[in-house]
Order: sequence, then structure tokens, then C-alpha cells
Amino acid sequence: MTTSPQRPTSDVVTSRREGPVWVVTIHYPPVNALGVDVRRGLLAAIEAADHDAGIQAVLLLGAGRHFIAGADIREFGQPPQAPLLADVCNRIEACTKPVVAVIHGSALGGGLEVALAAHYRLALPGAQFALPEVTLGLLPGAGGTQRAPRLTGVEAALNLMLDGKPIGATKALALQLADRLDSGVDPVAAGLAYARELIVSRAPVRPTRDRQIAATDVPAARQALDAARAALGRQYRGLFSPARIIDAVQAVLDLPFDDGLRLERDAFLQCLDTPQRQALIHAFFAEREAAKVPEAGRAQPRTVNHAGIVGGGTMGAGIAVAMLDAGLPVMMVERDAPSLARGQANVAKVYDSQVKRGRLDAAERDRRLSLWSGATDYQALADADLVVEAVFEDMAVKAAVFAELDRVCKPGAVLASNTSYLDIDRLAAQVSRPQDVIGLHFFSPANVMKLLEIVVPDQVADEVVSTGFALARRLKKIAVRAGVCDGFIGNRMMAVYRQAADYLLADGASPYQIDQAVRHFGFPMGPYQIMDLAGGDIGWATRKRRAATRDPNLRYVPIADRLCERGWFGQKTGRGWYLYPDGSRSGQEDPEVLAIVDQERRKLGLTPRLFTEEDILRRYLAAMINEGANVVRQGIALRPLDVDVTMLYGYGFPRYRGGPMHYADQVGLDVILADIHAFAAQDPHFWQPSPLLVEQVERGGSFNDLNRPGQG
Ligand code: T1G
Ligand code: NAD
Repeated sequence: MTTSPQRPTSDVVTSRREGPVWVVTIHYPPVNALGVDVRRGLLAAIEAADHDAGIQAVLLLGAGRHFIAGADIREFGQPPQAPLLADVCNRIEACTKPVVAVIHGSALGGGLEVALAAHYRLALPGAQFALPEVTLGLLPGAGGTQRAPRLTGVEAALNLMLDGKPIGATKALALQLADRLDSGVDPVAAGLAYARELIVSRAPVRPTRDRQIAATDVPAARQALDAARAALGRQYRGLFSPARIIDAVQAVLDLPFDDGLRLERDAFLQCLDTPQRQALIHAFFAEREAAKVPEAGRAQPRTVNHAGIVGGGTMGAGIAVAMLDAGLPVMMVERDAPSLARGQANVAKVYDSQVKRGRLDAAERDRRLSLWSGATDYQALADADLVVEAVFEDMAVKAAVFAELDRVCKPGAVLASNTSYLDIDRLAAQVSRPQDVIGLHFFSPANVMKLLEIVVPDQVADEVVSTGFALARRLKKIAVRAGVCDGFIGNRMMAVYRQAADYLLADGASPYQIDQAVRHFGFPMGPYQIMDLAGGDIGWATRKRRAATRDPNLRYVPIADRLCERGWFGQKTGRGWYLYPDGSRSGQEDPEVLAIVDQERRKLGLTPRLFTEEDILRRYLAAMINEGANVVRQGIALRPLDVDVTMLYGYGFPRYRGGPMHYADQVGLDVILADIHAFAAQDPHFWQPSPLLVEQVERGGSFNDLNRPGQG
């Protein structure tokens, strides 16, 4: 058997002979993305195989954890460099020797398209298959829209492309995306065994392009296309690429393969040229950059094998579930036995409903619940590596809890607070080990919401911050570093754009009009719907707490107070800004609320004026963006991208707009600043342009300039 040394066909793709098999491996860490050098290397490798008579089969492999995670996303928006990936795929498909793609780890987007262009696909345990381009505002642009349906059928291919979610090896086999599952862990060995089998059996090349959708399957395929089109407005509201995906897949039924490829290419270029693609790619990289914080670069995280939670209410229970889901044992401490029982029930309730909805099997529920334990004695937290306090939002109550934690917790334990607004520096000052105190601000429901604000007080140790980020990764949360101020990044900004909404309300817009405008922009809910969901009493308590220190120059709109004084706290009381008859979750407009609004306007001597949807959005977003700039300017957020990630993952900002700071760059900072100046003519106290915004406009810069490393 002849084994020749590896011959680099580029410095990121190597090829070597194993007897009659040409082993082609991509070495382009971290995820073997199909950058231009990889594309050139693959092309050269296939050419070499076709020109070597001794080669009877070709293996395609990825070194490291992944097969290929797709096109190199960083290249999008840059001038295209030859060869295009579609051409590389066509060349692989045209190879005269059987080409086998050996899939371990991820085969995503262009990576799966390379595999689809191969003649055979071997999957190893843990292999993940996906066409996630829609999550980047794109569609599969290297033949995926034409080849995938030819293997899986139209409906399955549509689902893969429209939801973009990965499927495992077993499902891939069932869908004929894979031809063979191998239980081994060594892709090379598994690949060689399969290739040799193909050679011995004289297996032919099998260009996917030659496969047709069976005539008997066409009616169902057309139905699936129609159903997907009908769902566009509902499921993919605001998105550009889903409709293009459907058009491209339809071509499989109506056009010859190469015409279908051309249609796909045109559609891909249209998607590439949309602000959505920029925004979604910004979001992709922003959430990864947000985890790159100075402290994590300077210190390793502490080990966390046992966690503690103080308080088993809404947040304590949700945080417990997030930890149990990640396999982290939890000791919950409550103030008394009935409260502890309530805490335990809150946790069990989440799992019971998941089992009921078939999202979890009973055995797994029981396994997770077995990691939960509870006590009313703080001594039970003596062995905890990290404790999260989630008791009432009251400084005195929290300070007492931290004093207890300081007394019982072992040296080196991380002491965290889930407070929404309170001063973590003051809490840290209450204990003998302020370097171990940090804010871990989860969002409700804590087992669902992905955002985790990691609030960094003055005296905290780097390794404690690093521990917070490591915990976030373990809980599959998106973490953002925030400085200490009233409301940190998210709640602080929310208070300001809510204020802008209240001014619109006082000046003439209805709460329903405002909510609709915000929904049309892409948020799942408007501010008044959110107040009803969270409970008006929480905001009321905050307003009362702030009353003594409120800036007398700022307008105050007491309409929300009028509703709270009536006990109209929202969904939990059956009415708030909306009516929720019979416990329904979708609110109905309430004429009594409009009457109260009118009454308060009259008391304030205000004559209502008309606001268009655009008027409403310009004020709402300008307030959000301006406060975002203040948060960056004051170092509460490291970079504008941290503001974007916070708003995307915690406050429903539409992902296809990239976040408020990215959106501001797209609209133009000068436009936002001009709006603020215009609004300041009526209310100079509220509308004070952020110095950061003014500076960036003066220097002709963007917020994105400040996202670059070393700028934050
Ligand atoms: N291009 C460039 N960089 C990428 C990348 C990609 N495709 N995927 C990941 N990275 C970087 C990422 O920014 C990070 O960098 C590092 O790799 C590790 O990633 C023509 C149009 C593969 C499941 O959408 O889903 O193909 O922060 O932190 O949690 O039809 O990355 O270290 O500097 O996420 O282990 C389609 C995107 C492209 C897959 C690994 N592909 N990637 O997750 O690590 S469009 C995707 C992922 C396309 C064709 C089309 C995940 C992952 P840094 P990570 P991870
Ligand atoms: P909650 O009222 O639902 O639960 C608080 C729990 O703390 C109660 O079960 C109570 O028995 C317990 N508790 C009170 N004092 C205690 C003590 N000394 N020792 C042990 N347990 C004690 O409140 P919540 O909504 O879960 O909020 C908890 C914290 O999380 C607050 O700081 C809040 O601001 C913050 N937060 C809330 C939300 C939200 O949407 N609810 C979101 C993020 C953060």
C-alpha cells in the first residue's frame, strides 16, 4: 500500500494518499470556515485527484472539532474572491472518482453544501447538519437550495432552510442527508473503511444534481411550498430571505439544475445586499465579542460544582431550573418552610409542564430534580462554590442576606446578587470579602431568557468576573459585562425609552397606537403590553422609590400611577393597560384606560396632538439610542455592541435590525442627532444629546468604530 506524505494544496488544505484513497483535510481553525484559501485548496485537491489514475476515491475531512461550519462569514460584504463556493461544489460533484464527505462535528451552511456536492456522506456520532443561512439574512448560496431537496425531498429541505436549526446524524440518515452512520470516533479511520468498501463494490460517482423529485412527490412538494409561502407573514415577519429560499427551492420542480443554480445565485446576491444581512451578521459576531472582557482575559474562572440560591420566588426558581438543566446541583434557601415548599413547587412546575408538553421525559425530569435540595438554614450553603441571591428588591433585606452569606460561605465562594436595579457596590461593602461579590442579573423567566448581565462592582476580583462568564457559557446564556448604576445597561435604557413612550402618551398618542408602532418595527411587544406582563406594581414601586430624588425639571406623567392606584397591575390582576378577560394572555383595548388618559391630559393642561407611526418610532428609538450612547460613554457598557446584545437578548429588539446602536449606524447618527435636537425644542430637559453621539457625528464616525478591539 502506498502512503505518500501530506502534500499541501494550500496552507489550509492538505492531501495525502492512503493507497487508492486521496485524503483531503481542511485545517482552518477554529471552525474550518470556507475562506478563499480553503476554497482554492479544495479545488486543487479535486483537480489532483482527477489527474492521478492511482486514486479511486476521495475523502473530504475537517481537522479539529468540526467538519466545516460554513462560508467564512467575515468575507460577506467584502469584494468576492474566486473561486466562488458554488463553483467549488460543482467541481467536487464533477469529480470522476467517488467523493466521500466524512462528517464529524458541524456541517453547517456552505459546509453542508460541500457535503451535498460529494457523492457519499458518512456521519459520525455527534455530527450536526444545518443550513442556518436564514439566521444571517441569507440563503444557501452554493447549491444547497437545489441539491438538498433532491436528497431529502422538498418539505424537509424547506424546513431545514427556513428554521436553520441543526439536526443530528440519525435524523440526517433518515432524511438521506447521510448515507451511513459510523459509531467510531476517528473520522479518518471511518472514512477510509467506507471508501475502501465503495472501491471494492465499484460504487459509482453519484452527482446529486442528477437526482429528480419523483413525479408522485410533486403534488405534496407544491403543497409544502404553498404552505411555507402562506406562513411567511406570520412566521418570518420582517425577514427578507425566507421568501427567496422558497423561490429557490421551487426551482427544483420547475427548472433544470443549472438554471436553478442561477436563480439561487441571484437570490443570494439580493439577500447579501440587504441591511438585514449586515444586522444579522453584526448580531452573530457581537454576541461572541461580548464575552471577550478584560477580566476574563486576565484570570481563570473559579470552579463551580455546587451552587446556592437564596429565594425561591419567580427568579430564584427560574435560576435554579437553568442550573439544574446544566447539571449543576442547587441548594435553595428560603426564609421559612412554607416559602421553601413554594420554591420547590415553582421549580417542579416548570419541569412538569415540560413533561406534559413532551419536551422532556419523566426520567430526565426526575434526574434534574434530584440535583435540587432546599433548606431554611443558611448553614446549608457552607459548601457552595457560588451563591445567587434572589430575594425581595430591597436593600435592607438583601444586605441582611449578604451578611448571612459572609458568615456561612466558604472562602472563595462567589456571592452574587440578582438585583434589577440596586447598588452592588453598597452590597459588597456590607461583607468582609467584597472581592467575591458580583451582580448576576438574570431575566424572567430565568430558565428561558438568554441574557445575563454580569454587573462588575469596583472591588470585584478578575477571577470572580471570569467565573460569571464561565457560568453563563455553562448555562448557555449570552453574557454582557455591565458597570454599576441604577438599572445597569438594560433596565436603565428601558426606563428612558419608556419615559419617551409616556411623553408620547401624554401628548396625544394612545398606548395601543404606541404598542402597535413598536410591534411593527419588529419588537414582539410594545412597552404597555410588557408592563402588563411583568406587573405594573414593580414599576410603581420603583417610581415611588425614586420619587424623592426625581429631577423636578423632568416632566412626570402620572397615568400609570392612576392605573396602579386602581389595582390594575396587568395580566396578574386581569386588567392593566389592556383587559384580560377570563385570564386570557392577549389583551383587549380598554376604553376606560383611554378615558383616564384623557382625564390626566386635561389635568396637565395638555391638548392631544396626532402622531404618525414614524413619529412614535423616531422618538422611542432616539431615546433608546441616546441612552445607549450615554451607557457606553460612562463605561457602564464596554462597547456599543454590548448595548446591542443586551437589547437583542433581554428586551426583544428585532434581531434583523442588529440592535439599537447598529440600527443607529444604519439610519445615520446625524439623523438621530437631528431628531433629538428637534425634540429638544419642546423638551430640552429630557432630550439632551449624548456627548458620545455628538462626538461621533462631529468626527463623522459610527458607533461600530467603537466596537473595534482596543476602542472599548
Ligand atoms: N465564519 C467565520 N467565523 C466563524 C464562523 C464562520 N462561518 N463560524 C464560527 N466562527 C468563529 C466565531 O466568530 C468565533 O470566533 C469562533 O469561530 C468560534 O465560534 C454559501 C452563505 C460552528 C456551531 O452560520 O454556528 O455558509 O470569537 O464561539 O460555540 O451557503 O460558531 O473565537 O474570534 O460560535 O463552538 C453558515 C456559524 C455561514 C455557522 C461553533 N454557517 N457558526 O460554535 O464556537 S453562511 C453558520 C456557528 C454560509 C453558504 C452560506 C458556531 C459553531 P472568535 P463559536 P462554538
Ligand atoms: P419574588 O417576590 O417572586 O421572590 C422573592 C423570594 O425571596 C420570596 O420567595 C421570599 O420568600 C424570598 N425571601 C425574601 N427574603 C428572604 C430571606 N431573607 N431569605 C431567604 N429568602 C427570602 O421576587 P422575584 O421577582 O423573584 O425577584 C427577586 C429578585 O430578582 C429581586 O431583586 C428582583 O428585582 C430581581 N429580578 C426580578 C425580575 C422579575 O422579572 N421578576 C427580573 C430580574 C431580576
